[in-house]
Parts: sequence; structure tokens; C-alpha cells
Amino acid sequence: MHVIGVGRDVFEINKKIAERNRRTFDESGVLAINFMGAVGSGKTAMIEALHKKLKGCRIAAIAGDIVSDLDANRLKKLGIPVVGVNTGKECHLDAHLVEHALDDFNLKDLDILFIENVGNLICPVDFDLGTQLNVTIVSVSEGDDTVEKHPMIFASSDAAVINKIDIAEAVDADADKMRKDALHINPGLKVFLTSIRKDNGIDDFADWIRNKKDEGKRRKG
Ligand SMILES: Nc1nc2c(ncn2[C@@H]2O[C@H](COP(=O)(O)OP(=O)(O)OP(=O)(O)O)[C@@H](O)[C@H]2O)c(=O)[nH]1
Ligand SMILES: [Mg+2]
Repeated sequence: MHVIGVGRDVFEINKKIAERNRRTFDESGVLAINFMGAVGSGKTAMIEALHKKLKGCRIAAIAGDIVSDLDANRLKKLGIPVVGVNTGKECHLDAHLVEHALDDFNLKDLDILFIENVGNLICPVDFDLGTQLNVTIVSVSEGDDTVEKHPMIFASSDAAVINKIDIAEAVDADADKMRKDALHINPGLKVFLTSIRKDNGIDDFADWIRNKKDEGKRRKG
């Protein structure tokens, strides 16, 4: 009997396209960052905030959503070049969708490409987009057990952002516990505690991104 391994094929094809995307980003000197995270954790708000902080960097965004163009329009309003990608019923972006969206950018004119994935902490884990960095954003309002309940996404991230610390007390959440949980899962993780609302911790996160961009440019020569 011949069994068709559909699942495996999908992952293998995605991996190949992701490698192609990574080469494209490296060759164009673009730092691409995959922002994963729970619904409403602050992914779009973080791109808006970073746009203000990363003055002098030429940034653009891909906004992934299941159906709407609300996030894409928020970013467009700020003058950020953006491509909205609707995934329909799919709960994650994939490398092919990103590759397709790249047609709408002149990558040579960009320094940083933010890719906002579809909001959840599960599906995006299996789909490498070819970005050089993966960042997971959660907020204290999801509960301070959110990190330990979703180890896979933190294990496959370069940085974690614990956002909305301004309301931690109000929602009875321990942001430091979340930080420790993230480091327990992945000791190599860079963790940022932030409040976009109060502009706390965003400068550190922006500096980390800027350093990664400069490292990439130096490597390219
Ligand atoms: N109190 C507080 N609210 C915040 C903070 N950051 C974002 N928000 C609010 O949280 C809500 C969701 O923010 P978004 O940036 O839309 O979240 P998202 O992760 O992009 O959401 P989806 O795209 O729907 O998954 C908005 O009402 C923001 O104003 C923060 O640091 N503190
Ligand atoms: Mg959003």
C-alpha cells in the first residue's frame, strides 16, 4: 500500500521555500523578523512603536491576518510600506505566502522587514518563514502561565517580549515569572519586559533589533 505523506511534504516544501527567502533577505541586506504571538498581545502596536524608535532605518511590514486588512491599514496610516496577507482559515503564515508578498517590495531599499504572523501561539511554530529572527510577543493579560503552557514557540524563538506590564497588577499576573519561564524553556532567549502603552522597555528592544541589523550588514560586508 502506498501512503501519501501529505503532512511531511507540506513541511518539506515550506522548509525549501523558507531557505530561499532567507537567501533573498541575506543577499538584499534586509533583516526580516517574524513576530509571532497571541491574539491581541500587541504585535501590531509593537511595529507601530518600533517605527517611531527606529528612525533612520528603512522599515516595511507584512501583516498576516485570517481575513481583515485592519492591521495593514494601521501600519499604512503611519507611512510604513505594508503588504496585507489573508490566510483564510489557516492559523499561520507560511514561507510561500511570504515569498509571494516579497514581490511587492524593493528589498534593496529596505533595512528591516517586520512580518506579523497570525495571532496564536501554536500553528506558526511549524512554519519557518525564512526570517533571520523569530520573536514571540505575549502579554500579561493572557495569564502568567501562558509561557509555560506554550514551550514550543519559545523554544524556537530568538527573543520573547512580555508586553502590557503596565496592567500586570490589575490582572494579577507576575511578569517576572513569565520571564523566568521563558528562560527555563530556552536559556539562549533574549527576554524583554515591555509596556507599549507607557513606553517601557521598547528602547532596549529597538536597540537589540538595530544591533542585529548592523551585525547582518557587517557580515554581508
Ligand atoms: N495596557 C496596554 N495595552 C496595550 C499594550 N500594547 C498593546 N495594547 C493594546 O492591546 C490591544 C491589542 O493590540 P494589537 O497591537 O492590536 O495586538 P495584536 O497582537 O496585533 O493583535 P492581533 O493582530 O489581533 O493578533 C490594543 O487595544 C492595544 O492598544 C500595552 O503595553 N499596555
Ligand atoms: Mg495585529
